[in-house]
Amino acid sequence: MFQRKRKNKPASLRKAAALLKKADNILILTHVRPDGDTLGSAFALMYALEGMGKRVCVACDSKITKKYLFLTGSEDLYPRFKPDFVVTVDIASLGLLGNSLREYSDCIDLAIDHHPTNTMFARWNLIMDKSSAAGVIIFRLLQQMKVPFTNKITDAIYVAISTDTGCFRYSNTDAETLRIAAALLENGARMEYLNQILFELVSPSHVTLQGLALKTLHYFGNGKIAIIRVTRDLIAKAKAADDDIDNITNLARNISGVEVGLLLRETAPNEYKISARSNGDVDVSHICSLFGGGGHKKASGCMLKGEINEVEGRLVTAILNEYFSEEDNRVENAFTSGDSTDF
Ligand SMILES: [Mn+2]
Repeated sequence: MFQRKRKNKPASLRKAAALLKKADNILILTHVRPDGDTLGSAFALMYALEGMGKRVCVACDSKITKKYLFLTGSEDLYPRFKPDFVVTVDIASLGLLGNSLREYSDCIDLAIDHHPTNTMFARWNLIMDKSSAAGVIIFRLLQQMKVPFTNKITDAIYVAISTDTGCFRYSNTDAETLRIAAALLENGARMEYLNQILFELVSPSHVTLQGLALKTLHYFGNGKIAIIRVTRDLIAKAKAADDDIDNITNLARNISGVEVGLLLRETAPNEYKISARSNGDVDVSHICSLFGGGGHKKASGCMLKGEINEVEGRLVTAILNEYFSEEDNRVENAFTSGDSTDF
């Protein structure tokens, strides 16, 4: 129904701006399990195009988490009309569209993205892989289109850029990012208000989960490896949602002296999703690749099956063997089962 010939061409800012100026009935697609960058970019672009009198709609395969409802206004974002022009934002590959939006795979006119791994799946592809966020590209694109930066637009771009840079703390925060943030502020972005929603407010279930999860914290390798276990029982006790769990992923790694933080999350009986975080000396993507997973040097993941102590033992042994000296591998650091399983 939407079949079009794919060309997979790169697009400049100028080309992308020209395409959007001509287009109408525009559908903007965001990625599954949406973050602030994909949503902020999509809404900024939507407001800009609506300001030009166009019909625009943002869609997402997943339900929007509470944190971003102030931006989206609804937890369900679905295509409300048959589009004549389809744009993706912050999507590196078609798999990230999710099941309900897969039907658009063959008719994406323009992809706007900053991931170096982008597969150029659209007819035209505006890929700027040095940009800290897709929101940076949206800012440049709206400048190119000479769109007035309304408060709604500056807020949405601020959401995109601040979330992908961890509120301007991550290493992807470059001078351009800060210059754009300054321009957003000058144009009315509500920095303090947005920072509070995005980086300070936590849900009661998150606090409960964090309390229970911290009781499971234990160390190996002279305190260089810290592990937190989140069992299904614990998730049920805290009435925790997925994003509550995501928010505790970095806790173990952030303890001083810790080089690797592991979160073992039980997803099914004897099945664990491992989130590994490193401060940079240990390449956790290497460790996770030993177990069929992968990711980045400082943040990776894998799935493991087995009894929890045995699963943990395999991970710890791999990290100690690959990265740490004999003296860190002392028996006295070993976790004694029972200490942290009955809470
Ligand atoms: Mn992004």
